[in-house]
Amino acid sequence: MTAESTVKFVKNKVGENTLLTINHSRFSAQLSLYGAQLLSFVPTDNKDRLWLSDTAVLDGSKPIRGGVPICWPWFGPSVEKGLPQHGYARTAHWQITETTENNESVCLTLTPVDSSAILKLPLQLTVRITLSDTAQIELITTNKSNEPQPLSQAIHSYFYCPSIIEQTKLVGLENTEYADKLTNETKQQLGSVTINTSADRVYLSRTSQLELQGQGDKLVISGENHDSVVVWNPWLGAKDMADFDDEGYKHMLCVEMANTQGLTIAPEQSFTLVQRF
Ligand code: TA6
Repeated sequence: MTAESTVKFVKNKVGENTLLTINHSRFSAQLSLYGAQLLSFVPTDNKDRLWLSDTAVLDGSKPIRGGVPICWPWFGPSVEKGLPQHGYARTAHWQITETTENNESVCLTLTPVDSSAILKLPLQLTVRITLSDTAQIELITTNKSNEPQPLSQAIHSYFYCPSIIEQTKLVGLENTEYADKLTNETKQQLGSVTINTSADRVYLSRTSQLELQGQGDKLVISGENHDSVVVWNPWLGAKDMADFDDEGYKHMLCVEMANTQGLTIAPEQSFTLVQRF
């Protein structure tokens, strides 16, 4: 006889948003239905893998600063004027359409709520989050139109760095070319990525595995189907963002599996971007 899975789900309304807390024997997590955004993921070592700003706004009135925002169906500023940076997904309302749970894991499938404007787009997005000893996030895009559609996207994960950022390095992007968005230059990464000032970089890397290494702490970050890896830390720029606590930059680094290099989805085709940590 298999033991009943011991998963507890607790929902809390915060303004227009619903926060779902999940307690499982292998992890605890918090998910925001606004943005389909994982905010916290804590395995049995009791160390949150994700960083969430102390001044993040959780009520659904603006994108949540931290956890894993979803940038879709474009990454960065929109081509068309007046549209939101990083697309629609992170400011849409989502619903859990399927939950599977057992003693090893919980898998949540999320789709936009029925009234969402996203559903009128040629591209459709399903978010699948699988939590166990590790977390896996999948962005499953399907082209419902009969025309090829452009797609750029990112799993915009804010990772918590237990060691201070100056004593943390990201291993796995050595010798990779990157676009430095602060200087608009193309550069070559020499050695591991270290952060001692603001950094906003798009690495042209499809490497499947990276490691965020501090002083005695290490986080493996892997992914599939990305054509680039985005690395961001605002450094003192955090002070210019009301929802980014001023000192928060000292213990976070965004490491994002992304498609930023001109991906096109053929009619009726699907494409899945994956990140695990
Ligand atoms: O992922 C890096 C980036 O594109 C940066 O340029 C910075 O804008 C960051 O995203 C955060 O964007 P947001 O719209 O959440 O303030």
